[in-house]
Amino acid sequence: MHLIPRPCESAWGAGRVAVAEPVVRIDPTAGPAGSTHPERYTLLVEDSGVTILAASGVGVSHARRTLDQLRDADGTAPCGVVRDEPRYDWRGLSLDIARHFFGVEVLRAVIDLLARYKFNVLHLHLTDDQGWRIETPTRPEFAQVSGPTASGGDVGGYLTVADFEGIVAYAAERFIEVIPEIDVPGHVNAATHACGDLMPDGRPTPAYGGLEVGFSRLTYDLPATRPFLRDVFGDLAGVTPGQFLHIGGDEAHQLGTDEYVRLVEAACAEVTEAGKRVVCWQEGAQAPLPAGSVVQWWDPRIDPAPVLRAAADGARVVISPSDRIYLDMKYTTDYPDGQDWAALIEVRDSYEWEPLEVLEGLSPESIVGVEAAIWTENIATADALFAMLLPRLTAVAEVAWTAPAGRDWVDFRRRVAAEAGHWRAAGLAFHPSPQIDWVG
Ligand code: TNX
Repeated sequence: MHLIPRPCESAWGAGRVAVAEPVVRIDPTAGPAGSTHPERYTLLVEDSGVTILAASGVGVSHARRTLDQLRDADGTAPCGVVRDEPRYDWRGLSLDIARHFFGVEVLRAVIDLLARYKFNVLHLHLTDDQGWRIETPTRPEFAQVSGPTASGGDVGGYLTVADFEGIVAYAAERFIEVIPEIDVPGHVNAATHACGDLMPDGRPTPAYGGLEVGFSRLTYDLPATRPFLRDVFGDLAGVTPGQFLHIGGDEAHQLGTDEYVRLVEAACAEVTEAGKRVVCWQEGAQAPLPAGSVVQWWDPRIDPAPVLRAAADGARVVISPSDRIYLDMKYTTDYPDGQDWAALIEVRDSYEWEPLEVLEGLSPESIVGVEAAIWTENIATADALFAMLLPRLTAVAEVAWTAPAGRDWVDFRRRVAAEAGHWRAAGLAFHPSPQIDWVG
């Protein structure tokens, strides 16, 4: 279920009932007829009370979320039934805490939102040119030296192992997997700033607070490079219970293809050695990827041939079209925060698109899911961050949950309007898009 029940899947009575604690039953017949999806559920709202049927705990959680969205401020919900299952198994948000640092409190609020809209992946972009945001116990210098730096010369910070583990646990309680990213072999100025051995001249690079991308790089033939990859991906694996590590791989504009491919292969080898599966941005598909890898497609301007080849070889693909669901894109030209290189993106643009249509030649079975992204070069505060996420995050949720036949902009905008009360109560900033008739 997305925001509230789809009319086609639901049979609504006229009445409303006061919502009491639901009766919960684990029942394999839950969900749409014939569904075997592990996340399937049925929610019954009747005069006699509320009943949840689900195949497992995650389905129970989804049903409770749907009930939360159905329930009005007066505590009543409409009588009816919802039988639902997600369209995609990977419903994610990539959050850049490297350009600007957002700590535990903001991350928990983001996770609460992801849970409310039944996402199941939080991808944390932990390192970039501007900062290094994770304690790596075997190499403490990275967070010590490049933790304090950030975009615009702002104050940085980093997650200790305990912080990170706390976030992972908080997310897991809400059926969300954290996928941490250390971005290599480009976007590495925070690393080269902390460790001159990663540079051919042995000299640490200056801290960087600007907006440029693609200027930094690792060097394959330096003795420090492989140990760096081994140590940081090994440390990351050690604190990550989930099966995936993200190796980045985007925008390594200073590297020739051969060296780029060798570096991506080396990063993949270290991730595999550490017992994890690889996720990489689409450029990484130029390298041979280990079995079970996931490629994140983001840029329609880049030749898609390597992604299509990787998919034909068995890689799964996460769809993150920058012109639809890059939530750091401005809503309008005069919007104060964010960027506009991919598009101006209003909530309807994030809603009315179809994952099967964005990458021609990709077979539907290759698509594992949909992931929005929010980059924070010029998103400096929690309010700016949430106003970028809301309301567009709800549109992403519905695209990830619901096939086109079940999507309806008019119905969606009515349901989004009703969410504003929750955001206000939670103290979350949102963009009052003129496309929605906000209530209250
Ligand atoms: C592209 S998307 C990037 C990021 C920038 C973002 C700004 C991707 C894989 N790389 O490094 O922050 O554009 O919108």
